Amino acid sequence: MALIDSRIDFNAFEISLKNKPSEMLVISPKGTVPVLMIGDKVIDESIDIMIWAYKNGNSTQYSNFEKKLIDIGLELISKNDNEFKVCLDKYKYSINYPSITNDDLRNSCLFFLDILEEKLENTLYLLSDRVSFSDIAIMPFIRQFANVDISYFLSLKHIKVQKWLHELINSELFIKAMIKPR
Ligand SMILES: N[C@@H](CCC(=O)N[C@@H](CS)C(=O)NCC(=O)O)C(=O)O
Repeated sequence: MALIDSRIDFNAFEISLKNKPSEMLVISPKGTVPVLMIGDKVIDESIDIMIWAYKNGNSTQYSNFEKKLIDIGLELISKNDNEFKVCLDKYKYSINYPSITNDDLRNSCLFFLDILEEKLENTLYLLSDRVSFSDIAIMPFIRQFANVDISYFLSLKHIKVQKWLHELINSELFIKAMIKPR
C-alpha cells in the first residue's frame, strides 16, 4: 500500500512461505516477507520499506507531516508490532492456547482498540483527516482481528475503529494493493 500510495513502480512476486524461492533467500536470508530490492539495496522490514517509499516516492504525506506527527505515528506502529500483534496471534491461533478462554484472548487485544478509538476521536484517520503511513501500517492487523469473528468485532463499542476499518478496506488504495501479482 505504501509503494502504491507513493506512486513507485514495482514488480510484485507472490511467495509461498512453505517453499521460499532461493532468489529471495539469497538477497534476504532471514526469509520473511515483504522484501524490497532496489538495484543492489535490499530492505526486508515492512516499516523500513514504508519509510523508504514515502521518502523516495511521489507522495508528500510523510514529508508534509510535522516531526511530532511522524513520531506519534511511529510510536503507534511500534505498539501495534510489539504489543498488539502478540495478543492478536494468540487470539488467531487460540487452538494453541487451550488453557486460555477465547474471551480472555480477545479481551487482551482490546487495549489497542481503545487507543485507536481515542486517536479517532477528533480526526477521520489516526494522525489527521487524511490516510497516513500509520493507518496503512496498522490497518491489516485490525482487519485480521476483525476477521477472526466479525460479529464480535461489530458488537464492540469501538464504533470509530469499525468505521475507520470499513473506509480503509473499501479504499481504492487497499483494493489496488489486494490485486494478486501475476
Ligand atoms: N518484522 C517483519 C515481520 C515479517 C514477517 O514475519 N512476515 C511473515 C509473514 S506475515 C513471514 O514472512 N514469516 C516467515 C515464515 O512464515 O516462514 C516485517 O514487518 O517485515
